[in-house]
Amino acid sequence: MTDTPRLLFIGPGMPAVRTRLAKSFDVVDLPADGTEAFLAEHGAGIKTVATFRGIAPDVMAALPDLKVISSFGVGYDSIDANEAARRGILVGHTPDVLNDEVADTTIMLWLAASKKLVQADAWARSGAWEREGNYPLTKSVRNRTVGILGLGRIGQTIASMAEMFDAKVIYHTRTEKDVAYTYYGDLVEMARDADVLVVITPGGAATQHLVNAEVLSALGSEGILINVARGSVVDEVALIAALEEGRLGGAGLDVFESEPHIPDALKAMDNVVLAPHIGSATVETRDAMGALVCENLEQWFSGGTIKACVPECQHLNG
Ligand code: A2R
Repeated sequence: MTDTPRLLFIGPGMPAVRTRLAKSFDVVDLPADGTEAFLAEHGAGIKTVATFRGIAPDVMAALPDLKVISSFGVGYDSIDANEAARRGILVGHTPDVLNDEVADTTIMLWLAASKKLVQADAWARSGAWEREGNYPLTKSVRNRTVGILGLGRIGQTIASMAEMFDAKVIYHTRTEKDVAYTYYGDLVEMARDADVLVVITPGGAATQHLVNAEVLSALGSEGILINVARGSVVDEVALIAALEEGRLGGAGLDVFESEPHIPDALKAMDNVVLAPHIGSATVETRDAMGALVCENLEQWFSGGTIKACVPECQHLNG
């Protein structure tokens, strides 16, 4: 296997992806224990990485010959892309193929939170319907103002789906987009005008706690927060306080600050719908994401460029 580039597989990941990569690469797995000793012995010579959980700075530093990292998922906040770019390393990710799936999950969380599906399900199962009668009325999701924080690939897909519910879509990003929706340069102002606030920015330092106590209070006692981005974008302590004090109406959460840990306070609230980071988690979409992880590496193998490169490294991509 001397002419075959060595590939470090950082899992746990999809077996089908590992099998496909093994056709073009000499695949070695990053061990869960003894990583340092493993990298000291095998780090030199590894040119490619496929990862399902980012790459720690010490692992990247221990790979002096690294040329390309192919990461599963569109978000890459667990990879130091600026450091990769500085070292001339390409970073690939899996954008676009998950837009519809994450948007579907977003709408599901919004509808479930607003129409209280989880509580209604419990009501039906417990026999309360027979004992106490009809479930209390909820508020319609029609004709709401939906504020989208982060109007990128996924955010725009969510916006079009929200329009199917007769929503007025408004948005906040750092730069105004060429779209028909109303732009807000100020997130608090947008939250004040929104009935529903959907968070779909990247994670990382630049968006840390962008949704803070002020934003949540502005969204208000009837407002609903939906977070399908990263747990880090929302100040979870402030979120719990706002929900407990009735300053925020409800939430649909797919992501949390310390996954897989979910604070007990959130678990105890009946105005919150919780999901275990399932935004893109269907067989079909995960297959498409896995295929793109492979395509990025296979394209690099045959021509030195990758198919879906993160912006920080785009200047290196051919
Ligand atoms: O700010 P802009 O003009 O670069 O717009 C981007 C926006 N965004 C932000 N908005 C407000 N404050 C920020 N600090 C900030 N940083 C970024 O988020 C853009 O409209 C959007 C990101 O869009 P895309 O790069 O197309 O990402 P995509 O594919 O929609 O995925 C979003 C995230 C992933 O990074 C994962 O964390 C999650 O969805 O699955």
